[in-house]
Amino acid sequence: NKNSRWWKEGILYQIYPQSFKDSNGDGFGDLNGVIDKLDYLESLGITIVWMNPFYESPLIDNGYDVSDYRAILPRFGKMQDFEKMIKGMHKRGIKFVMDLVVNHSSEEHPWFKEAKKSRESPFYDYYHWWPAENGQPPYRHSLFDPNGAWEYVDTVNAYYLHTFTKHQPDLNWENPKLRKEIFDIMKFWANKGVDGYRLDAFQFVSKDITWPNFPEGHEKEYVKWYGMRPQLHGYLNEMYNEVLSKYDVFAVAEGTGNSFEDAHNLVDESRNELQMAYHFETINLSSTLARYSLFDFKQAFTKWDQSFTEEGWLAIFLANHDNARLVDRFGNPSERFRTVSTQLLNTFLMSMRGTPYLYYGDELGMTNIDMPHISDYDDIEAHGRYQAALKANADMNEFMNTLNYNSRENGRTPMQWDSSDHAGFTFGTPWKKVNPNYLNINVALQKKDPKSVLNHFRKMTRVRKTNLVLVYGKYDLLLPNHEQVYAFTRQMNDTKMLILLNFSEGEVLIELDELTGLSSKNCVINNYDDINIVSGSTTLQPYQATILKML
Ligand code: TEU
Repeated sequence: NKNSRWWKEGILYQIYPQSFKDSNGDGFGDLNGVIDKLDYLESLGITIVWMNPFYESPLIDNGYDVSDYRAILPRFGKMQDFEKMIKGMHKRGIKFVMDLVVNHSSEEHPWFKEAKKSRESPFYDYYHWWPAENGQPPYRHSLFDPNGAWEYVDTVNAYYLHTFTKHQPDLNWENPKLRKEIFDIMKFWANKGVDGYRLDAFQFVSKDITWPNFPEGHEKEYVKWYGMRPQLHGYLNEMYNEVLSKYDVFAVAEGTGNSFEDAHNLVDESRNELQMAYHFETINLSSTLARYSLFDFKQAFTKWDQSFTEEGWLAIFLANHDNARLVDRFGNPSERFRTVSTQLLNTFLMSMRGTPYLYYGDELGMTNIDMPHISDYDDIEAHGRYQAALKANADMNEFMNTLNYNSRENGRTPMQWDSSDHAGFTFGTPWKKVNPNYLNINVALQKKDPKSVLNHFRKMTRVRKTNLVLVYGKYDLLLPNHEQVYAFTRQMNDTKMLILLNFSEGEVLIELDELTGLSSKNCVINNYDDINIVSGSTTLQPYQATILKML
């Protein structure tokens, strides 16, 4: 995979399969639904699809609890459907990335069912155990369970570790037999034509299995204590040699550890580990109700870019299935500014160095849904957070306001295809309520409107694909202290682009040497009809986003 560049030059689109398109009326999206929409995917101009888990699973964590890594959950379809889907993608020049959830399995996986029968089981060592004769296990914090990360099983008189819910026991990567199983699973899917892997929660696969006591409050620096133990790199070398180097595939890990150094140790080519990194620093800027500062946003993107100029490669994203909607978090979801601010964010994502990861629905400006009561929530993570807040005596009104804003369920509502019942997502009853704004925000309407978010998105994918300078070009930040405008240039050989993004709802006058000699004729893309440049200055309209070709 070393000389391959498609995953760098590609534009990735993430599909949450249960919410994309239901073909059989059971209210749950499926692979045949995706097949029905292949032409739509092609029309977007995206070139890679990453799909969240569609494997056999009790769906405690919406598929991030896999009970058979080689089987497809019947609700999603059959293996033949998968084969047809991936063939249809490949025919349209679209690659396919699968989600590989191997920090943990489901408690329903046969490995775990066997493991908990007896300490003599060959599968016992596929998991992490603390024998109860040694007393209470040292405290380990769970990301999803307010009662901690150990769960007792009486048949073996031992506690198993679960970083997420107790239904998701952590796999023991120290065990070479387990690693071989995982590499075989990866090969199984590579042989089915899969082009890449997104390694779920992968920084946590390596634990300190001497199980020391961690200091009080350590969980505030979660990754430092629970992630990126040194043996992780050995596992990845092995994965590279066994799998990644043998196919034209790439792998991207969720999470990059604690520092740039950690991130580089995962993805620098000479190390033969992963091909791409995906960090949380920028997405976390908007995780609370307090509005993020554009200054911090620019700083964060800039310093990551600078660290990766020589080696390594990043994913660029501002939304996914673990987060609320793009426009609510980083744009402006009001009627007046929703369209332009989503267009601005899509312009931004596709003009940075790194592979853009775009989340389904963001090509329309789909928004958060209002869920004021805890009973509105299905997500086990939301309920875990609620219990933890109760336990901590938190202000529950404030908690619910925050949850309503930042819950990941906001980003999991059904895709809005048209104005028919349930937005054309299903002819049955949807597993999750459709956002009531689907009558105003849907594909059918936006197709007809040349100024829609959708048509802008399509234009922008074309701009990205026809201007390699946007993929590889050197990035230079302009106006670093400006609080409303994000401006930068991208340059490669004798091509240079100027990207101007007004992140505010007001008009902003900017002066820039780079504008001298440019006029609206230099515009490669613009979300307004015009840009008026007069001797090195211009007034940007609210959320105006434009790219000008300088050279
Ligand atoms: O998420 C890993 C992770 O670290 C989560 O805590 C994430 O930050 C959180 O969901 C944000 O709300 C991955 C998956 O992306 C997530 O959907 C799964 O629930 C989780 O692993 C367990 O597999």
